[in-house]
Parts: sequence; C-alpha cells; structure tokens
Amino acid sequence: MSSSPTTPKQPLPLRVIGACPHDCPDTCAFITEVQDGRAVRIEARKDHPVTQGWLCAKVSPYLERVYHPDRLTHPLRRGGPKGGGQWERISWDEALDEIVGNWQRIIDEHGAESILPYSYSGTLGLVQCMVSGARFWNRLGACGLDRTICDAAGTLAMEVTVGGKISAPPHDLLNSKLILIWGHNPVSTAPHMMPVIREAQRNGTQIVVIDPYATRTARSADWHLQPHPGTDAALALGMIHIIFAEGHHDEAWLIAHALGWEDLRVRANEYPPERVEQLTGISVADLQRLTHLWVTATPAVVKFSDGIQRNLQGGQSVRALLALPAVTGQYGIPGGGVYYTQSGWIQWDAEALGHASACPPMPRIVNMNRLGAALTGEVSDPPIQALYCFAANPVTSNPNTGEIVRGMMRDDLFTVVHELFLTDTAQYADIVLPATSQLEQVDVHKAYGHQHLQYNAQAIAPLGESKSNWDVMRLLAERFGFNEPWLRQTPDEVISEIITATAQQNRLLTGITIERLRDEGTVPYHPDGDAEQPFPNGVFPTSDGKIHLRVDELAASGIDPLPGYIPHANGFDGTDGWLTLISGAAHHFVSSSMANVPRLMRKEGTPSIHIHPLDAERAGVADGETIEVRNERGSCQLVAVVSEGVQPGVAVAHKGQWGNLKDDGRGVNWLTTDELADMGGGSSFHSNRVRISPVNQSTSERDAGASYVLAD
Ligand SMILES: Nc1nc2c(c(=O)[nH]1)N[C@H]1C(S)=C(S)[C@@H](COP(=O)(O)OP(=O)(O)OC[C@H]3O[C@@H](n4cnc5c(=O)[nH]c(N)nc54)[C@H](O)[C@@H]3O)O[C@H]1N2
Ligand SMILES: Nc1nc2c(c(=O)[nH]1)N[C@H]1C(S)=C(S)[C@@H](COP(=O)(O)OP(=O)(O)OC[C@H]3O[C@@H](n4cnc5c(=O)[nH]c(N)nc54)[C@H](O)[C@@H]3O)O[C@H]1N2
Ligand code: SF4
Ligand SMILES: [Mo]
Repeated sequence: MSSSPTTPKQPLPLRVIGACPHDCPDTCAFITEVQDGRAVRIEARKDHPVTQGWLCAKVSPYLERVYHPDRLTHPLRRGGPKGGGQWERISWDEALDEIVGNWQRIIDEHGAESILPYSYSGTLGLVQCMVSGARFWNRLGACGLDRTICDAAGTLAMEVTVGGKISAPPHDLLNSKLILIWGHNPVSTAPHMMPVIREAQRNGTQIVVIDPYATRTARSADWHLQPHPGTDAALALGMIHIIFAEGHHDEAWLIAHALGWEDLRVRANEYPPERVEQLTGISVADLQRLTHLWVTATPAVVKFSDGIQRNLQGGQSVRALLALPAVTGQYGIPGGGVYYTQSGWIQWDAEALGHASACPPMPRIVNMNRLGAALTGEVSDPPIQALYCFAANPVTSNPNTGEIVRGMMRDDLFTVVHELFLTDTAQYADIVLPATSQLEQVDVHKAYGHQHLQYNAQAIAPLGESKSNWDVMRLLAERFGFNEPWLRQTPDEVISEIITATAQQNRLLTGITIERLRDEGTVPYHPDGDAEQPFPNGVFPTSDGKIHLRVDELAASGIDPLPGYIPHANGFDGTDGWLTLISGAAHHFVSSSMANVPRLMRKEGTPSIHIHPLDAERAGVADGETIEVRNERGSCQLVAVVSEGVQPGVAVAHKGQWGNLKDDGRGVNWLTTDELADMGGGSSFHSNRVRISPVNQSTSERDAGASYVLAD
C-alpha cells in the first residue's frame, strides 16, 4: 500500500552495529534496529564472512532477553535471611555506600586480599569482561582469580605441545578429506562451522564424530564412535600404535619437526588394539578402520573444542590428540592438523589491559573451580570475607553447587552480584546491582572461532538504572579516590589504548584503529590480505620450532612428560550401579545464559537425563519419569529420557538449567566434582559418577564413591 502524501512518514529505524557477546566461538555480527529509543529488531550481518546473515536459535529471539520482564532495573538490598528471596529497592548511592563501607571495614580488618572478585563468561568483551575484571581489582589489591573453568587444561596442553592456541580459519576445513570431530558438538556450540562442515561433507569429506553421546553433530556424521568417557588419550594412542606398527608414520617429517617422537612411539607400544578395546570400549575392528581412514583420507584434521578436556585426565587427552597429526605429518598443510581455537593469534597487551605494574602485587589467586571450597575454609589467613560476582553465575555453572551455597550462606560473607537477572547466584547476595545488556553498552570482541575483531556500539539507553560492568568499576574507583586516568577512560579510550599497545608487538593489528572498528564494525586481522595459517611448513611457535611430543618440564608438576592414560579402577558399564554423568552444552542456552528465556526454555524442554534402557531397567525407572540423581556431593531431580543415544553406564544431562526455575531448586552441578584436572587447574565436570533411582524411593543417605579412582 502506498502512503498518501498527508500520512506522516515513519522515520527509518536507526541501525546500530553490534557483536554477540556470549561465550561462543562464532562472535556473530549483527545490526540492531532502533525506533524511538527501543530496539525493535535484531538482524544478522549478511556481509560478515562467518555470520553470513543468520543468528543461532539462542540469539535470534535476543530482544526477548533484553526486554525480559524479569530484567533487574534498580539496585536491591537483601531484606530477610540470606537466600530468603526478600529484597528492598535502594538507590545506586545507597548501594555504593554500603559496598564501599563494608569493603573498607573488611580491608581494615583483613586486608584487600579477603575481597574476591569473581567474573567469567557472561560477556567476552575486551572492556566489559577483561578490563572490568582486572584494572580496578588490581588497584584495590584484591584477591586474584584463576579462570580455569573452561579451557585451562587444554590451554596448557596446547602451549607446551604446539606453542600456542592458534588454528586455521574455518574455511580451511574445505581442504580436509577427513574431519575427526573429537568430543565436540559444533551443531550446538559453534553453529557457524556447520555450513563449512556440510559443504566439505557434500564434497566427499568424511565426517567422523567421537563422543560418548549421540549429539546433534554425531547424528549427522558419516560415522559416530562412542568411547567410554575420559578414555580419549588411550584411543588416540591406540591409533598411533597402529600407525607406527604398520609403518604409516611420516618419519622424515617427525625427524625434521618433532621432539620426543621416538619416546612417543615407545609409549604407543603400550596401547595395542586389544588393550585399547578394553580401556575405551571401541572394538579392535573399529579402531583399525578409524586408523586406516586417518592415514588414507589426507589431509586429515582433528577438530576439537573445550568439552573434551573437562575430566581428570583432560590435559593428557588433548596432548594425545595433538600428537596424532604429527605422527602422519599433517601439521602445516591446508586442511590438516588440529582445529581448536583462534584465541592465541592476538593476546592483548597485559600491561595496557590491567596496569598491574602501577598496582600493589596480586596478593594471592583462587582457582575458580574451587569457589565453594575457598568460601568454606580452603582459603584462610585471611579468609574470603567479600565476594563481588559479575558476568558469571557460579551457583548454576560451577561444579559442586552445594559447597558454593554453603559458602554463600555464611553470615560473615558480604556478597554483591551485578547481574541482568535474579539468578541462582544473585539469590544469595546481600546487594544486587542491575547490569546492562550488550545492546546498552560499548565493547570490542575478539572471536575465538574466526579471525576478525567486532565492534559493538551502544544501541539503546540502559534499561532502568542498569549500568555496565565498566561503569560500575569506574564508580567504585571514584569512591575509593583512585585517580589514575586508566580508571576513568571511556570504553573507546580503553579499546584504543589496548589496541595501540598490542599492535606494537603483534603485526596482525597493523592499521587497526578504534575509528576503523567504529566505522566498519567487522575488521579482519589479516594485514597481508590472507587469513593466518598456523605452523606454516611445520614450524611451531615453540622454543626450537618443533612440536613437543615429550615435555620434560611437565614432570616437575607431577605430569607424565608423554601423553598417557591412567586406567580407572572403576568399571564403565553401569553394572555396579554407578553411571558416568557428562553434562555438556545445551542447544538453546549458552551455559546458564538464556536459560530463563521462556521461548528457549520451551524448546530445550524439561531438565532431563538421558540413560540407556539397561540402566533404566536396573534402576527401575521409566522413560518420562522424574527421577533422583545423586552422589556424595548432592542430588537433583531430572526427567528420565530412556535412549540408546548413550551407552550403558553413561548418562547425559545438559548444563545451564537454573535451579531456582526447577521444582527441586537444584541443577546438575549439585552433582559435579570440583576436583581439578591433571593440567592447568582445569575443571573435571565429566569425571562424575552418579546413581539414579525413582524419586519416591528413600535416598536420604549420600552414596560415597562418586569420584573416579585411578588404578595406579
Ligand atoms: N548452545 C551452546 N553453545 C555453547 C555453549 C552452550 O552452553 N550452549 N557453551 C559455550 C562454551 S562456554 C564452550 S566452552 C563451548 C564448548 O564447546 P564443545 O566442546 O563443543 O561443547 P561441550 O558440549 O562442552 O562438549 C562437547 C562434547 O564433548 C562430549 N564429551 C564429554 N566428555 C567426553 C569425553 O571424555 N570424550 C569425548 N570424546 N567426548 C566427551 C560431550 O558429550 C559433548 O557432546 O561451547 C560454547 N557454545
Ligand atoms: N555441568 C557443567 N557445567 C559447566 C560446564 C559443563 O560443561 N558442564 N561448562 C563450564 C564452562 S565451559 C563455562 S565457560 C562456564 C560458564 O559459566 P559462567 O561464566 O558463570 O556463565 P553463565 O552461567 O552463562 O553466567 C553468565 C552470567 O552473566 C550474566 N551477564 C551477561 N552479560 C553480562 C554483563 O554484561 N554484565 C554482567 N554483570 N552480567 C552479565 C548473565 O545474565 C549470566 O547470568 O560454565 C561451566 N559449567
Ligand atoms: S551465540 Fe554464537 S552463534 Fe549464536 S549469535 Fe552468538 S555468536 Fe552467533
Ligand atoms: Mo566454556
């Protein structure tokens, strides 16, 4: 219908460039359309080479999250007992007075090291995540946080083996003849990889998935292998065994480019196919078929991500995966090697980021996986007296929830949570501060799945009285009388300072400025025009340019210098009544973010646990029944999905569901262990054993034996 000349014209909506801030490798580029100050539409950028005009199932309905009726719009003070759900509205001035007053008292009595700032992946932005998690806290002299929950074991494994966390750009997979997707579920967790993987598959590339669970990715693969959880190192060493035994190794490449390969060969001797079958559950025939595929379908690449490393032997699993392409000389060629993450191409200048040299030395550092333990006595002298949590939801997302809740219930702990919603964690706060969403703040993002920087401009005014992380940091700095200019900068000034400093050491940032970021939104870091390729000509960014298959320095921390596997004393088949519970990504949430958006909750369905028919029968539970899942750490109730998508002895319940939106108030992390992985102080969510039973069966006693026992 054409408008008559008398009809007043609706002004065109404002179009503002943005970046998806969530913990996802794709870091999509979008445009927000704003009309009369309100975001009315969010649209993926078509001209972004990775986003390619579409957003995932989680972020397509993003405006429902931004304008969710439960958004916090003003500060709150606890009105009744801790965790009791009674709140009173207060002003920002009152909130800041109370925070600063309490912290001053705590600093006088115990020192600033008894204040623990806790933040992680609600946003991955340079300003709102990294700088907000560093500068003010360094200046205050607060306790440090070791951010280990996600990828610490794999990061250390990469650094010591290949020298850094770098990968080829996504489209490089089009050169692969075999993509071994190992313990990774990109259909859910890296959706924009899938068009590339599908195109490769259409062109004849074999897609093999190695995952104990029939994920969406596994179901669309050419072949799915289901090893016992945590046994990947044994499986990879079994492949390496066959490769050497049958002479498929590339000896010339190994001599030229690998350190310790002869020791690896000796180690692989310990993994003959029959033993590997016994350890991993993968038959000798399948192991042989897999290995023969690997040596014939070249270039071949191992595509993994973070989930594979979240067990007690996660670091060694990653080292074994890294060794495999070396043995057949697959590194440094298009479509070969490993594909993990792009995050190491640019490492922000640490001094510009945190200004630590102008601050008191960091007094101590707490491993975030041990948050519950830290709050309940593991950290003492002085104990943690104050917790400031932002961009994280540890009560839902950290292991061993029960211990965290016990800690947060301490009368003498003063807790502030800065959030968009009254999350499971915010429930236990003394003061809750309202946070802005990505549409209400400025930031720049470095993707971990592609080689571009992405600017996020502010599209709308903060909702209610909400403030961004960096705005709160600046207010706190002002209240403490810290006058350093780097605690007063605008987000653009912060970005500019850090990019300029980083560009002095890293040629990839040549010519990238805040002005270009603001104008173009998406800026590739390819000064020479081409995307970066890792390990060109088989040269690695290690001390001697070689891949280090044996790493002697690891021995000092009690780690086997060679990739290895320690068998479990426990069985894996469920006949002892214990199931291994793995809890990877949910398709419709990012960790616990988005897990309160009604449309996405409906799509994800009732919190459930997938179990094999044999285990269901053994436990006397039926498909669709709400069951109790328990171990010595705690229990939670989940609906049983009886399925052959898991093997006997394995159970799957996805991460992210909020306890406070469930009838029993408890999510899956009431069960998971806070024991540390073998490397880097990483998490071990999947080294988790549980029992299941009907809800009405009395199970008041805790079952001991939830952790794995290693055989030697
Ligand atoms: N939709 C969605 N996307 C996300 C996230 C999300 O929560 N939801 N989270 C984001 C974050 S924080 C991260 S770190 C990445 C993670 O990305 P991924 O690593 O792809 O995701 P996960 O689901 O944690 O783990 C991948 C797979 O590992 C399998 N697995 C578990 N234990 C083992 C094992 O011992 N051996 C093998 N071979 N496989 C195993 C699980 O069954 C799971 O399917 O995804 C990001 N993207
Ligand atoms: N069982 C199990 N648990 C897991 C995992 C697993 O595989 N299994 N994976 C782990 C992994 S890989 C990760 S990375 C962690 C993630 O754990 P977390 O980093 O704690 O991530 P989320 O649970 O998504 O919580 C992020 C919170 O930040 C808030 N937020 C978002 N943006 C902002 C902002 O700009 N400012 C402020 N102040 N708040 C904001 C969101 O509302 C959300 O509540 O979870 C871990 N938990
Ligand atoms: S969560 Fe990942 S796939 Fe979804 S919009 Fe954000 S960056 Fe893109
Ligand atoms: Mo993560």
